[in-house]
Amino acid sequence: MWSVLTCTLCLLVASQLGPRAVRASAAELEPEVKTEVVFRPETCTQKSKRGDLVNVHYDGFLEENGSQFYCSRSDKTGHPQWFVLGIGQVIKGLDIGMMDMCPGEKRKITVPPALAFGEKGKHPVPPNATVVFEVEVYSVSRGPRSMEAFGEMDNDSDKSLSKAEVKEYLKLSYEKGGKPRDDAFYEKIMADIFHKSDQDKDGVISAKEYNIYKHDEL
Ligand SMILES: [Ca+2]
Ligand SMILES: [Ca+2]
Repeated sequence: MWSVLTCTLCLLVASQLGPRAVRASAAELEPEVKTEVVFRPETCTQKSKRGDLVNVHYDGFLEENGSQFYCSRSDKTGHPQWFVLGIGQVIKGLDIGMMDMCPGEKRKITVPPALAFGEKGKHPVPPNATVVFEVEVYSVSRGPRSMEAFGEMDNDSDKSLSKAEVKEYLKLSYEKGGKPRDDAFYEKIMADIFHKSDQDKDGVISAKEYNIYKHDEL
């Protein structure tokens, strides 16, 4: 039996292995991510792009024998996971394979080891493993990293974002997507956002703290 990685660990693993895996791939043939659209809704409100905040359920399998090594549905809370797309918060292969997705879309994404867990693997993923992710996107919103979003969030125009301002923005985004969530859900996202962004821990995200990705072509 494969043990189930917690989401936190999964993201941690991804952030640790991502850059190394990419460097390792440079000397090899260009590794490719294969994406297969399993379901796409007829109407698409907003396609995912780099820097967007996405809300996703994803299951991970080993290609060689189909065994499952991760399932966000059986993770502690069972909530879909949120992350900012395209900036290395998940493995490189998912950052690539999840571009241009509509809310409600399902994809099967096959990722070669160089864009997943690399030559060494990461328990329970063995070395040099090609992995397959089945992903379902619930919502796509302009992420907290777009300047457009900063302006929208900063209600009192003091060039910094309070928790109340960010939370209001998240709530509006989810309500607009027709999937309002409970308060605990927003609090969980907020904790993550402030943990990553509020570097001086003064309880607000300044324009300077917010801009750490400004050279990333958002
Ligand atoms: Ca403000
Ligand atoms: Ca701060």
